[in-house]
Amino acid sequence: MALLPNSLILLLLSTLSIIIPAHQHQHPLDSLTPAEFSKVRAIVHSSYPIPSHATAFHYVGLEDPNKLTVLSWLKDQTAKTPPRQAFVIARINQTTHEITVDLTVNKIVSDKLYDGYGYPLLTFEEQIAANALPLKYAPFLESIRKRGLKIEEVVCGGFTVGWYGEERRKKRIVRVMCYYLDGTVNAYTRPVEGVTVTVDLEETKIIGFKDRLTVPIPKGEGTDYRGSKQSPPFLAQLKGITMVQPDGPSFTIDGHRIRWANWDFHLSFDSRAGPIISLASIYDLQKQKFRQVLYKGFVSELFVPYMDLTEEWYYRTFFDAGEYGYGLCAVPLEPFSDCPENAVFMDAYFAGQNGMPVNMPDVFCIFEKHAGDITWRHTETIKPGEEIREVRPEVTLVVRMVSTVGNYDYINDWEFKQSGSIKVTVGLTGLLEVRGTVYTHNDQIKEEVYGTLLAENTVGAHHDHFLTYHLDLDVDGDANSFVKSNLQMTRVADQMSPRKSFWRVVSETAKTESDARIRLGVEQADLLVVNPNKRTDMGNSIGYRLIPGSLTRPVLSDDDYSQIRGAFTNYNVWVTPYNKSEKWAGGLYADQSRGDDTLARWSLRNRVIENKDIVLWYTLGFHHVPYQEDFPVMPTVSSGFELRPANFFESNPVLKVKPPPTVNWSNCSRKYV
Ligand SMILES: *[C@@H]1O[C@H](CO)[C@@H](O)[C@H](O)[C@H]1NC(C)=O
Ligand SMILES: *[C@@H]1O[C@H](CO)[C@@H](O)[C@H](O)[C@H]1NC(C)=O
Ligand SMILES: *[C@@H]1O[C@H](CO)[C@@H](O)[C@H](O)[C@H]1NC(C)=O
Ligand SMILES: *[C@@H]1O[C@H](CO)[C@@H](O)[C@H](O)[C@H]1NC(C)=O
Ligand SMILES: [Cu+2]
Repeated sequence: MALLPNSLILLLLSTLSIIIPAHQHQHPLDSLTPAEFSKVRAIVHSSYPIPSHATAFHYVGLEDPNKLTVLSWLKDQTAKTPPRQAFVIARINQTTHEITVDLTVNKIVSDKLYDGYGYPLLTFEEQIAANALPLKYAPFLESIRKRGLKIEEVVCGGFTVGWYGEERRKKRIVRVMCYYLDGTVNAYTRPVEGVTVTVDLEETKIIGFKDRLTVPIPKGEGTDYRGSKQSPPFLAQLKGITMVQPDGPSFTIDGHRIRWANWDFHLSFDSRAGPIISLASIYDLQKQKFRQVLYKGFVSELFVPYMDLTEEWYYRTFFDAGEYGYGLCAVPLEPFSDCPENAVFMDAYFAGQNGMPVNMPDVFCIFEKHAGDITWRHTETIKPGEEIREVRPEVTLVVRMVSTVGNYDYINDWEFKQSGSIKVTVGLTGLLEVRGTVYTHNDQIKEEVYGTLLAENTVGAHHDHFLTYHLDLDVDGDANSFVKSNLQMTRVADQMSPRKSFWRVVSETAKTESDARIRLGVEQADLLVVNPNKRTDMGNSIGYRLIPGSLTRPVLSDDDYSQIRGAFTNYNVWVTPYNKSEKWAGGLYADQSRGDDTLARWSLRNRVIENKDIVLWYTLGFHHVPYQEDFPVMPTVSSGFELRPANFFESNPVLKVKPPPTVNWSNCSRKYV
């Protein structure tokens, strides 16, 4: 939401033609290559020979190959490679087309008009064009002059508008809000409050303007977050610290396939989802083979509703993946800070509005993490006079991407552990969206201000962040079931027992989708995806467990328009049968959507999910009440979840993990205080 970095604008303006040889061994799940993006563009243009600027590419990505074909290819790579296809959402002559391009036979194999509610992802180019409009618009210039501001210090950003029961709009529009720099780079802290510019994205023109009220522009002083702009006093600087891996990393990257320790998985990039982890399997030492865990995992939607009802704010209920592109908003990672010294970096590509490939340098980093944690340990003193101590340091593998959606930075980690766990974390940092206000002290406030007074004339607005993950687990095969192991308080019937109660585990296998909708925090239960067709030697169902790290739920009414669109957050957990077209929890067309294509709607069919190929959806959330420490830049706040083996192995696989050898480094010796 939606100031764009200059570096990106430069990048877009200098649309270089990038010629990179196609991969020697292309994996069927590899993201489209630059050459493939160019090919898709050429093929679409050959069918629509209108001025090329009339065809705007809003999404271009790999069309998911048929899952069964991928799985059989995986078993036998001499078998037929799945056909390579691209899925395109383009606006042609102001209508939405869904186009599938086959890259093997070089032609369009499907082209459908979409005329339902909702619009595709916004492109960077149209946002940049929209943001520039107010600066040349006379009524806006007058508003700036009236406030005594310098127009050259004004910057603007576009916001998607949602849906609030209006008649259907035939237009794709954004509201453009403007900010004042003048001595700071932290534009978001200095809103030119009260002025709303409505822009028709298709025509690139202003179709609405309102200057409703004048409140003071919050002062710039104290808002700059750049190190170079800070003045003494400073806290004492820490001593140098680093991560040393003298023998290099223990992982290998072959194209986009990553192998580390007992893990093997594929990493791809999608402009809407960001990182996609596929085909994650883990080597079982006892069975002497790799076993499937996760067919595909990614962020399906990110819903950010604000709670401010003022005219300039009420509509701010964003879908960061479906409207802005969680992948599109990814930013280059900074070596040594965003990722440790031992990280390796990977580029990605997306299609610009004109369909040309655009390089995103250093978008992923991959590194082994050794943060001083313990994988397992025990000290035993039960035998008098003898102490046994066994400790293993924790070393994990992390794949990281940061998406900066306007003011917010989301740090996404997929972390693989030798224990078989996949730990997923998201960290939120960056800048708050604040509203300008007349107030300078909390005691003056006698009305609802929908937020916290963070600084003079500055209210940090209440809001939420909900991330919905699509987790297509295939635990030891694709026929799986969802099991809720409820901990049930049980009264003791036996009068002889000194205990009155205990809890026992009562497992329920979900038969249909309605059995698997769960609001966390009320029930006490373990949540498992099991393979009901396979059991351990002990006779337990082979499974993986979801350990939720967040129990957060919406605090809005179900009939609130934003909650109708965001209904997929009504439960923390949903399970659906695998369906290739059910990828985007907020709907394929999220911008101005009406909630008719969400996970909540699909789930109403109440399909059978027992012993089927199923998808687990988990929503984690943050209710964000701003505090003064979030200003002018927020320290990272994190949440996440873990997928952890549950009767998947016969016993603890980490027992057979050898700790890495000690690294002899001159400054590294045992110290005492
Ligand atoms: C686009 O619209 C124009 C004007 O309405 C029309 O002449 C043209 O045939 C249309 N092109 C396509 C590809 O639909
Ligand atoms: C897959 O999901 C879509 C959208 O919910 C639906 O229209 C379609 O019928 C489903 N396909 C199958 C085979 O169930
Ligand atoms: C590291 O130091 C230890 C103790 O001084 C020594 O036993 C070991 O051989 C050294 N390892 C290497 C690789 O130099
Ligand atoms: C670290 O090692 C270097 C090189 O051996 C040495 O010059 C330096 O004094 C050491 N620093 C500390 C804090 O021990
Ligand atoms: Cu927040």
